[in-house]
Amino acid sequence: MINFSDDKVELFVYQEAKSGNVQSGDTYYITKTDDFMLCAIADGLGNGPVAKESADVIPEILENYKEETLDELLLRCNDLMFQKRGAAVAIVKIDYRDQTISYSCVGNVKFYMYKRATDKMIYPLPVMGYLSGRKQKTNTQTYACDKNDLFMLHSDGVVMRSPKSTLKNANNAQCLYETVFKEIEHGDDSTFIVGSLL
Ligand SMILES: [Mn+2]
Repeated sequence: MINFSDDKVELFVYQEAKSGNVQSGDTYYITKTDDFMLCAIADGLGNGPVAKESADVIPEILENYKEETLDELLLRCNDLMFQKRGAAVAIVKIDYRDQTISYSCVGNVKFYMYKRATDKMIYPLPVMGYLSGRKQKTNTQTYACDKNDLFMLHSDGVVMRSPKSTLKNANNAQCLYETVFKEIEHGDDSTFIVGSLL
């Protein structure tokens, strides 16, 4: 468990490399300012170093252009995929002033949010495909984010049997982490980030 929590958000990350590989083909990145938290998972195509090369553009772009919109960030990542294998990339932003959470994704990196007050689950769909350096559509989706709403972002190495009951039954992000860690099968490149606004 890697803990990125502070006084505004609870945030935990898990990452595992495919059996036999030293490095995961997934990359995650988290950056924060006084106004927002930005986190991302990139799942590089292929595995090992080739996959990692594509996924590793994400930290560089997020660190250097964090004030830009999620779609601008994804398009910058897309431009850097030219002559690489490509990657599925999802970026999530929590804006503390607006109390909103936004998700923009191309490819299979899933996002869920559980709104405790209304017992509602939000599952926005990603744009299909992957970032490849070719012309790319994007679609940012934004939702109200209240304190203690739980969110989860995960690469396709994490298989969730019943996301709603898993999120609903977790009292906080740390509980959610522990449940997901116990539920998932291990042995593939897998990354998940769980969190909530405090
Ligand atoms: Mn994968």
